[in-house]
Amino acid sequence: MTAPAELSVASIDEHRDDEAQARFDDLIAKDSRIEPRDWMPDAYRKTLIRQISQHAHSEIIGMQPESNWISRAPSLKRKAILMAKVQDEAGHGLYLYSAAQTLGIGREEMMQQLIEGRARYSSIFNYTTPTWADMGAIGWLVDGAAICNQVPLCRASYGPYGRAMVRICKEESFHQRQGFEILLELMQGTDEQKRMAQDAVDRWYWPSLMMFGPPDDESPNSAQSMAWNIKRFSNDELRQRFVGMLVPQAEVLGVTLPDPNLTWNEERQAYDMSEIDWDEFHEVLAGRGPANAERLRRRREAHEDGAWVREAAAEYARKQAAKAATAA
Ligand code: FAQ
Repeated sequence: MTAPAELSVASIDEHRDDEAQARFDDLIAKDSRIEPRDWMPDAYRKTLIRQISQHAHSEIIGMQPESNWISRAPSLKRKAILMAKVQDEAGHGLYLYSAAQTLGIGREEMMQQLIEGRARYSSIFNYTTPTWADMGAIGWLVDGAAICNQVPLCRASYGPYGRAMVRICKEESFHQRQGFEILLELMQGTDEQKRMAQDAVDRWYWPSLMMFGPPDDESPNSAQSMAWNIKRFSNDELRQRFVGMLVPQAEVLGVTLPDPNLTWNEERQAYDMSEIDWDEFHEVLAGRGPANAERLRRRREAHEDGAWVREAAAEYARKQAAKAATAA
């Protein structure tokens, strides 16, 4: 059958696109999942690649501040726990790179963007870890913030991302408890240990609040990401929820959260707090945080050192495929 003369090829394509867009809109409206086989608008695909690859890079760069303490952890048990945690972060990075790959971007391309300094990763990993208590503060505050931000992502509209987040959140929850337990033990120790724990909390508290991103009125991506059911809550909503979670936990630990203006506001049913130092946040994002250069240098070195492993794995896969083809 031929198309009526007045229907050009372009208008047929347009009609198909409209139908596909309507199907996509309907899935989003029903709060259903979008899967890799489904048509999706380019902007949705790009946003997901942006967020998921940044998230993956964060997990991989996030291994560095803690791996710094593996060889110096205070006991064999602590060493084993820390090693397992750092390995978990590598696993999270791999699930997330795989989820991003389902959107059509290659692993190699994402890795190049990271090592050439063209990709973002979370600001939090550009701070240094001078004491053992930093391992406690990272677990309690950084993993705590990560859980708060990521539990809603388990319901992200893009299937592979949401499913990856389920397992990641379970592991982050264990990580947060181990951090809390490190701080609890230090806070029950000597005066020096207590000072060390408090100092780590003082240094990590504000950067952990910055993990949630810029304030809502300066967050260019939030509105669209929420309309697409990728993000479920705004940056400020999650930050507020996190602070509400921390206050009772800080009391149990016996540490002070370093904000003199932190007070419960009965009317708002939320905590009032001091203004975050957004200049510091923007400096870190611009590559001028305490450890930005070091993190990228180490990542580049690790990538180069690992070249032989990638080559060996590719060669092994090639031989296995050739063997299977011969057998067939
Ligand atoms: N750092 O418009 P928005 C972890 C960027 S994993 C750096 O609000 P969006 C586990 C943002 O990308 C931690 N950049 O953006 C672990 C955007 O830039 P672009 C990572 C930031 O996407 C624990 C621009 O600012 N978690 O901790 C940051 O709607 C311990 C404008 O911002 C995730 O990635 C920041 N803090 O919301 C591992 C979770 N904030 O791309 C090891 C998934 C914002 O336009 C040890 N991601 N930017 O150039 C998300 O939920 C979102 O992407 C947000 C940002 C909330 C981070």
